[in-house]
Amino acid sequence: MKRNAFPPNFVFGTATSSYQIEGTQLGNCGPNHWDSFAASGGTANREDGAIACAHYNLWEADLDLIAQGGFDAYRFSTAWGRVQPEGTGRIQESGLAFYDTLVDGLLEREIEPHLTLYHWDLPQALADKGGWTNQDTAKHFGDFAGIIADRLGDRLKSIATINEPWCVAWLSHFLGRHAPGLTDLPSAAKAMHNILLAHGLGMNALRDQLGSDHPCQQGIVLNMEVSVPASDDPKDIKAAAMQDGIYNRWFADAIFKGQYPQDILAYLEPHMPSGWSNDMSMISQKIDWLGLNYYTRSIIKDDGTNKFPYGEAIVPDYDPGSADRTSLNWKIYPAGLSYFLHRIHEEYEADVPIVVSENGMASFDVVDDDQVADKQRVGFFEDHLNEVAKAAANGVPVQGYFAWSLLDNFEWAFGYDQRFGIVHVDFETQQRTPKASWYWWKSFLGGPKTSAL
Ligand code: IFM
Repeated sequence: MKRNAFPPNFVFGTATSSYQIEGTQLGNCGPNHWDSFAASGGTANREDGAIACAHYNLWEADLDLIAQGGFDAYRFSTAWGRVQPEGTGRIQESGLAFYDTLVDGLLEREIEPHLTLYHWDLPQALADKGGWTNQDTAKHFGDFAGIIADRLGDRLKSIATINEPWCVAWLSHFLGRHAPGLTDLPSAAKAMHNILLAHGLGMNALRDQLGSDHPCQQGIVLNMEVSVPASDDPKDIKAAAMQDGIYNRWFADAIFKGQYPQDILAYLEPHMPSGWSNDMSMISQKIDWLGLNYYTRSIIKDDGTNKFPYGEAIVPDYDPGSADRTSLNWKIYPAGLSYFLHRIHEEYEADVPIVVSENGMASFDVVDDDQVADKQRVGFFEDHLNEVAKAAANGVPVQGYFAWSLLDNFEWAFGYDQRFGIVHVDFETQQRTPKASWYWWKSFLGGPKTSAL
């Protein structure tokens, strides 16, 4: 795999998010709903992001690791509660100043800054008022988007409004696995719409602040997962189609077609906010780019309830003991990445530039003699990059790829056991140890760009 297999201006980066690395106890960060979800037992060992990778203090060394690895770009997110501790009104200068300095630090190292406004750390004050089930949260998010664009927009390469709306809405309000841990359809249905409304209001705020021909590209990041029926049984086929609808089509249809898929809407509409259809033109306004986060596929089986969503029962999609799965038991399925790149390009909007904004795998990595031999991760990156290169060669306008993640970090409900980093983090000492995959990237990218390093 060589860099020249990709188009000339193709951007390679690595990514993180605020709650997973910064440490909410460091600096003045307002409380958010992941703190309370963890405290109530929603995460492994009640672990939370209080310290995480202490990136708030160690950010300079972390940016050096990105630059020394030769990456062109870095994708990070803003903790809403650092900037607006109550989620509305009062702006905390120290929070804005942190991101301001971070962006300048990236530019000094010749790394493009790509910012995500919301990567799940909802201020507790908004969570207390219903969080994403309350439309006001979407309105407040629009204000937050304007604040960030005003302060940082002049130096950013791109802004994404929301990271992975499926996780924000369905995983968190129907499946109950992420904060706030709800498991009811009425809440989920509201969140499924309100998070897209937040995207639309966020886009409005960004356009108002920056204009539509601003060099900072404005869009959203969707995660997509291949949904395969467990058998030829029509019930399994229906369950898999439902899963595809909830996970993939709901968000892409809304953004690119201005409508929700009928097969899913039929079940969600009775619970959705009144007047929801009036929001669709705002939700489907033109975006400059789409981020695609891709990890795995699932085999879906009818769950026997004869009730929406009919299946979520996931048949373990691997042979026990086989090498094609991660420590989270996620099937490693590189073909799914080119499948979605083509699907977005061919079924949705042919011209929209696509960036693979996250792709990576978890493994139980250990440091041995100052080295981490994460060979499986190297193969993972090679195989997925190969799929991206093929899609680009076949005319899909894919313009970038971001490895998830720069650092081992707080993996949400799984706490700190599941390591996604290309750099190992010892969470006791905060020692960083670049893994074999980091060295692989360095060699693939040709090493640091700036002689200052
Ligand atoms: O760690 C997460 C990230 O926050 C969002 N996308 C998926 C990653 C791995 O689960």
